[in-house]
Amino acid sequence: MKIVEAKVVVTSPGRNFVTLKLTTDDGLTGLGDATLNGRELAVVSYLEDHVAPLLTGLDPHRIEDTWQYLYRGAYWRRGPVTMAAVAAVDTALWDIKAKAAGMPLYQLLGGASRDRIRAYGHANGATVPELMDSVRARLEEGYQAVRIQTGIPGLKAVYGVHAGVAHQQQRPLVEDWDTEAYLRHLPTVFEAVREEFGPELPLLHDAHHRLTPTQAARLGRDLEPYRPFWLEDCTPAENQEAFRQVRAATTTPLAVGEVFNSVHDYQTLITERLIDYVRSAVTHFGGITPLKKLFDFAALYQIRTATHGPEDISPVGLAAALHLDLAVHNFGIQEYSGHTTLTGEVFRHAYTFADGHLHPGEQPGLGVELDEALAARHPYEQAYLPVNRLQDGSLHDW
Ligand code: CS2
Ligand code: MG
Repeated sequence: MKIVEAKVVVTSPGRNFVTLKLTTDDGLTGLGDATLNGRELAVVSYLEDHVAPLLTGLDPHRIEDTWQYLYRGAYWRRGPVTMAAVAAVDTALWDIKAKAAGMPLYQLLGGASRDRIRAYGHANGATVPELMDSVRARLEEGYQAVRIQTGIPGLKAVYGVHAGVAHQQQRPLVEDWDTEAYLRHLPTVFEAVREEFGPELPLLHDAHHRLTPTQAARLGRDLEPYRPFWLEDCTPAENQEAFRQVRAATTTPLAVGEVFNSVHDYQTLITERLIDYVRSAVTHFGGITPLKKLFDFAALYQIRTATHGPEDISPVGLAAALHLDLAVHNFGIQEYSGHTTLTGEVFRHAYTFADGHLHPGEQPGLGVELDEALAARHPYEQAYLPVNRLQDGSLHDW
């Protein structure tokens, strides 16, 4: 079997997605998600100009070797653009291999370790009453775990209260931020939600890289009475050692990794057990091949998986995550904010969401088909993620 075509499909059914489609000489096709929110066209060029010419003629069954060829052969290693491109190739090859075997992909990853995949949804509100309504809406949709994000008195916008996806515009939206106001406000939000919904509902929160380790340690401790399921991205993790201070200060579980693209980004965090959940998505971590290795490495330290799954991970990337979620032993929870109806029409998929749980389905391969004609009717639109500025105008992590 040989790859005869490598095609990049860019579409924007409500937000931009980049998809790689590989076709073999016996007509099998495979899909891979290469969406890098706000920098999509960089990955398109990496794939079209540098990778696609190398793929034609390759044996699609040589997944590990192709991954090593694209990772080591580029010389310039790691990084979000490179690893999103490599991820798309890797995922498409797994899709092809599972289709050739006539099996859903999870069967090639060790088979099912569970019957269904617990999901968490996003509950957002500019005010606490609005947040309560959003939590109720997620519970009515069947979610059994929710991430809670709210506006902060005095601030115009806060992470998560906006769509959180790249906005279709020519320049990044500028949002405002005040860490002290946030640190004062968030414990009162958790208290109100616990008061309203009780002690059992798993509540997650994403600090979105905005705190110093000292502030993160303080927040982790202040939230302990409300028993959060986790505090995510509590402080920028380029300096992995910074988490030692947070870990020493609080028993609040910590989740990190959606912006990581290599196991080396995690090495200290995992080997010193400074975190409880790894958050990387197939799309940003170089594919199914390296993510399965990361999950198995994390399992040695009793760290669980919690794959990143917002709307800017396409249904192709989400499906790949679900096959891994079903198979690995140390599954934790799957983020699932869903997609627009139109996105579901462009990317017809076998995965299902019911009663707060997901399942990848039993179709051979990933279980996703791309409607290229419909995709072509929704071309790329310039879009950026917002940026954050403090009250004095200095640039802060968004
Ligand atoms: C967020 C993401 O879902 C999350 O945990 O951190 O929605 C993130 O803001 C986006 O993926 C950025 O593109
Ligand atoms: Mg996050």
